[in-house]
Amino acid sequence: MFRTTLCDLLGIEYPIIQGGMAWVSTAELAAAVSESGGLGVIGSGAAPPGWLREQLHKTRRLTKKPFGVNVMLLSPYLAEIMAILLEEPVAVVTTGAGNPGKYIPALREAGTKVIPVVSSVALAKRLTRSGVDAFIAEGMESGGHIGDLTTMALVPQVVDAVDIPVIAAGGIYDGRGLVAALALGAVGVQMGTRFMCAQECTIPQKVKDFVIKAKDRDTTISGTSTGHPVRCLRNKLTRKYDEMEKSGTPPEEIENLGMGSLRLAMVEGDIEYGTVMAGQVCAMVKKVQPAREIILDIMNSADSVLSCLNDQVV
Ligand code: TUI
Repeated sequence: MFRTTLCDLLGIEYPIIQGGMAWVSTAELAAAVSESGGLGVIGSGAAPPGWLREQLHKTRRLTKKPFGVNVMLLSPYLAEIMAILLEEPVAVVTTGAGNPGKYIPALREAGTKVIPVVSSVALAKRLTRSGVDAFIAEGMESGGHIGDLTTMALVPQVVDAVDIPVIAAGGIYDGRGLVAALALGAVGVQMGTRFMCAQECTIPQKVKDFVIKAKDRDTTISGTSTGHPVRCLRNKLTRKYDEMEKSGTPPEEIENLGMGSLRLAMVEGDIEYGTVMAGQVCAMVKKVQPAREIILDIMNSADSVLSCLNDQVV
């Protein structure tokens, strides 16, 4: 099986990062992915600092391999989360939903590799000057908080704009997606939705079944008027969002509707009134599988795609 420069950069076997999804990517999932040769990432989201500390300790008990933490920059606990990551440094910090600029020097000083998620060329260019280790260029096929460019358009533009490694995310499910990402100039991929139905993922079975049942057009984008558009599976809550956006409800009121709704889905299992964030590839997720099997599936299919590519040109 092949390696890329991302494997050397992060000390992993396969060029696959598991997305650090809030309330979804817990210690169990992150450790299982890292143990299987990818990079497991804990999603700290808007969780309180004590939760992150517990997850860090649990992950360290489950694996000695490198793992990461995703920091959601809109978290109300951002300062405390950053303080924990300086006290107990991890191999990699990925960031999302904002500009991590001012936190970069301290994290790198602590020996942590910093990989911001970007959804535009402008932010990537601005952050290169802060000295980051790589970028994740995430297209709007992704679940959760998204920008407005597709992966196919965004990745090569970020690759051309910066001279550090770029990882592709959004709309990637298997070896076809991985090889396509490499063709766009990326050194690896980040996948979130693919890992939601990993056996080790602790979300309720009801949520996994909802993802498995989803078809190609079952995701929608909610909250555009609030400035924080989020891709999630259509349900009673997204229909309520649609009504409110159509009737011109003030963005603050719409924002309130989303408060706590991610936890409601991913921890309490409420798939009707919770926000079930998932990417467009949810339709390809067909069953629950151990993380190791998911990673080997991706790598095996990438190998066969690579060896057949030449034959597709007639
Ligand atoms: O962050 C994500 N996905 C997420 S975060 C999340 S939790 C949340 N809850 C409520 C509102 C918003 C989020 C669920 N899913 N992906 C990475 C990502 N980052 N996608 C887009 C961005 C992004 C957007 C704007 C990164 C930087 C940015 O910068 C703005 C600026 O300052 O230039």
